[in-house]
Amino acid sequence: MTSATQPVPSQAAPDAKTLAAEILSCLTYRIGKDPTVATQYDWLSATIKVVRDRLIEKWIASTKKAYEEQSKRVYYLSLEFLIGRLMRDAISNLRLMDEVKNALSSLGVDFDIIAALEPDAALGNGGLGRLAACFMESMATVDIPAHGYGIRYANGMFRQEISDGWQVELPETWLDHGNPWEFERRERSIEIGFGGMVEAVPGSDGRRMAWKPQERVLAVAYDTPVAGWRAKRVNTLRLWTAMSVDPILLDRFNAGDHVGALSESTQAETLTRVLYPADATPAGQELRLRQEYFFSAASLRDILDRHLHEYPDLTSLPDKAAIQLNDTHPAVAVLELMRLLVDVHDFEFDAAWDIVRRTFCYTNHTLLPEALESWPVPLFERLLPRHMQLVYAINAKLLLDARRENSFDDGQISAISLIDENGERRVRMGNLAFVGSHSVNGVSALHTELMKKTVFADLHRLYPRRINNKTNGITPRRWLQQCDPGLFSLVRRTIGDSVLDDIDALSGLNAHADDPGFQEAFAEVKRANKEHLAKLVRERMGIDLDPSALFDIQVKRIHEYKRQLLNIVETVALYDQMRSHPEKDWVPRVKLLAGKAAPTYHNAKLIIKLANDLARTVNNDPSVRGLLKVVFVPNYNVSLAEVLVPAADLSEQISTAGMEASGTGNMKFALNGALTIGTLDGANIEIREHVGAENIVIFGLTAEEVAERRRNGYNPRELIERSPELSQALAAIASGVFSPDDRDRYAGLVGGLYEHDWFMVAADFDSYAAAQRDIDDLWLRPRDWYAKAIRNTANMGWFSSDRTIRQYASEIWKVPYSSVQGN
Ligand code: 26Q
Repeated sequence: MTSATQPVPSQAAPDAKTLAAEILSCLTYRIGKDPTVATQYDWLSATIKVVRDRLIEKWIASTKKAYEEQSKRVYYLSLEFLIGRLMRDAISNLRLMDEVKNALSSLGVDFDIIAALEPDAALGNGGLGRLAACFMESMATVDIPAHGYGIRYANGMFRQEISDGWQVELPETWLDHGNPWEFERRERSIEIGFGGMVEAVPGSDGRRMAWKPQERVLAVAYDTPVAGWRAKRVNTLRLWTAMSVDPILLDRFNAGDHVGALSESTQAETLTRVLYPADATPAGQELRLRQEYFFSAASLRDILDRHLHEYPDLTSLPDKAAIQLNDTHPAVAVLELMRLLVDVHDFEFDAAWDIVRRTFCYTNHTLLPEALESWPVPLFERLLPRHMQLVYAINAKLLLDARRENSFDDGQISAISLIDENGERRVRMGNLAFVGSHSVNGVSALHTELMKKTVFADLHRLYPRRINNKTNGITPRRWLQQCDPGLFSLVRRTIGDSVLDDIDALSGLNAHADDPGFQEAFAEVKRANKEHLAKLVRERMGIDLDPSALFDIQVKRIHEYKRQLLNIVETVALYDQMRSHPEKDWVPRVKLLAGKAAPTYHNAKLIIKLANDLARTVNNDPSVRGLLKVVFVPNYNVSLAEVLVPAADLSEQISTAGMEASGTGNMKFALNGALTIGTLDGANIEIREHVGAENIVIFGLTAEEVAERRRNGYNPRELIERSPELSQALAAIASGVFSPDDRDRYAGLVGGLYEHDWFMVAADFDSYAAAQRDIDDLWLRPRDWYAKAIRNTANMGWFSSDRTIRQYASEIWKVPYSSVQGN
C-alpha cells in the first residue's frame, strides 16, 4: 500500500547567511536581546525558534492535506514520551545541519555548546516511552497523518545523583528556561470532571446517564511539531497541562482569603506536576488514575471534535480514526468513548460498543504479573462513577457471551472478567483494553506467543484472531545517523547515499565485513566514539578509561529481571580470577553500567550501591593493573545513551528468558556495531535471526526451560554450591568485602539468591561466565571481532521503527503509508 505522494510546497533551502540573519532577527525581536548581552540559552532559543519556523509551513501543509483528502488519522495515546533533545533531530531531518552550524559560527556561537544546553525532555521512564518517541518520528517519516497525545509533566523523570554510591532522586525542571518548541493552545481547553454523581436521563429507559462531576479541571493543549525524515511530513505531539477552571476564586479572594483563593488552582496543577517514576510496578495511587483519566478524556474530546468538524456523526469514527493505546495506561479511554457515545451522542449500547472496538487497538508491553494495572473498585467508583457502571455493563455482556456461546467454565470466566475477585475487588485494565480493542499486539515474536499462553490465554481462546505481533523498532535517524556521525559517514562512503532513504541498504556492508581496510576504518570510528565516552567519564567522574579496552555496557532501568546483578556478580568473579592468576593474559575490560531505579524499589537501589561499591574497590586495587574498570554512570537518559551506544563493543541483554517483552536498547547497540551477549529473550531472538547466530553470543536457559524449572521446583542453593566461581563471588559480596563500612549490607540480597532466586541468576551464571570468556577469546582476534561487529550493523536495518510502523499501518490501522523514507 503506497499513498499517492503529492509534492509538498516547500520553502527554498536557506543558506547559512539567510539563517544567520533569521537567528539574529529572532534574538532581537522575539527574545528581545542584543547579541552583546545574549546568553547561550538565548542563542539556543533563537536557533530552535528559527528551526521551528522552518517546520511550520510543512506542518500546516501536512494538516491541510489530511483534512482535504479525508485521510484516516492515527492517534497514539501514551502516558509517556521519552523524547530527549529535539534540535539536532529537527535540523538533521530538515537537512540543514551544515547551514545552521555555519550560520551560528558566523555569529560567534558554537553549535555543540548550545546543543548541549537543550534540556533532555524525559517525559517517560524507559523503553515504552522511548518507543512512543521513535514511533512519532517514524509515523511522520512514512507519511501517516498521526497525532501523539500525552501529558506535559512539569517534572519528568527525576535526575539521578549518586551520593556515597547510593541513588538520590532530584526533581528535573526541564521547563526552567521555557520550551521554545511548543505552542500553547489556550483556545483548546477542555473541561474534565471527577467524582460526583450519576443520574438517569428521564425518558431514556435508564440507558442514558447524566454524570454530574463534583470536581472540574481544565486540560490545556501544548503542541510540538514532529518532523519526519527530510521533513516531508510534520505531525503533532499534543501534551495536556492541567489548570484550574477558575484560577482565582474571586469571591474568596475578595473576602480576604488570599491563600484559599489559590488552593484550588494549586490542586488542579498538581495533576500534571510529576511523572510516576515506576517502570514496572504500578503505584496504584489515586493521582495516577486521575492522570490517566484526565489525559484520556481530553484526548478523546479532541479526537471527537475533530471528527465532528469534518463528518456528520460518529458512526464513521472507526473508518477515520485509529486510536492506539500504549499499554493499559490510557485504557480508561475505552470507557470514556462508551460514555460519550451512549450518554452524549445517544447511541444504543451495542452500537456504541461496536464503534469502540473498531476504533481502539492496544499494545501490551509486559507480562510481569505485578505490572498489570488494576484499580480498587471503590476508588474507581468514587472518581469515575459512570465509568464504573459501564465496566459492569460491558462485563455482563462479555461474561454472558463467554458462558452461552463458548461454554466457558467458572475458572475461565473469572480469568476474563473485568473485575478481579481474588481478594479486594479490582478493575483489570488489561482485560478492559483487550475486550475494547480489535487488535492486541505484543512487541516481539516471543512476547506475543507468551501473551497467548499466559496473561491472555482465556481471552485469546474467546477472540483467537485478536492477538498479533509487531516487533519493536528504533528510528535509525536518531540512533545511527545523528548519534554516530562517524559511522554513518563511513557507511555512506562505502555503500553510497541510498542508505539515507533506505536503511535496508545497510546490508551492502556485508560485502565489506572481511575487508581489512574497511575493518580498520570501522575500528577507528569505534575507537573515536570510545574516546568521546572516556572524556565524558573523566570530566563527570574523574575516572580514566583506556579506549583500547573492551567496552562492555549494560544500560537500562534497574530491575531484578534485567539482571544487572548477574553482570555484577560475574564481574566480581572476574576480579577474583584476575587477582589469583596475574600470570594470565587478561583482556582489558571496562564494565559500564547506568540506569535509574524506581525510588521505592529497595533491591534495585541496593544493586546500584553494589555496583558503586565494587567500582570503588576494583578501580583502586593496584593488583588489577588497570585491566578491569567498573563505572556506574549517573543519570542515564536519552542524551547519555547517545554517547554510550556508539561507544560499546559489547552490549549486555541478559534478562531472565521470558521476562523482557522486547528490549529496544539491544537494537540500538547492535545497529552501532556492538556484539550482543544475551539470553533468548524478547527481540534478542529476532536479532539473532537477522544478524546470524555466529555474530551474537547467546547463553542461558530458554523461556520454556525457565517456566519448566519454576513448575518443577528450582533449587538455587544446590546450583550455587556446585559452582565454585559463583559461590566464591557471592561469599565475597555477602561477607562485606565490598562494603567494609557495613558488612551486612548485601546479606539480604545474596540471601535472596540462595533462598528463591526468582530471576534465576544462579541457573544462568556458569553459562554466562563461559560466554564472557568466549568474548575475551574473540577480542584477541580483532579481524574476527570486527567482521562480526560489521555484520551486526549490516543486518539491523529491519529493526527500523519505520518497518514497525508500516506493519501497524497495514495490518492494524489500515492506513496508507509511504514505502520510501524520503523523496
Ligand atoms: C503503571 C502504573 C502506574 C505507574 C507506572 C506504571 C508504568 C509505567 C511505565 C508501568 C510500566 C511502564 C513501562 C514499561 C516499559 O517500559 N516496558 C518496556 O517496553 C518496551 C517497549 O515495548 C520493551 O522493549 C521492554 O521490553 C519493556 O520492558
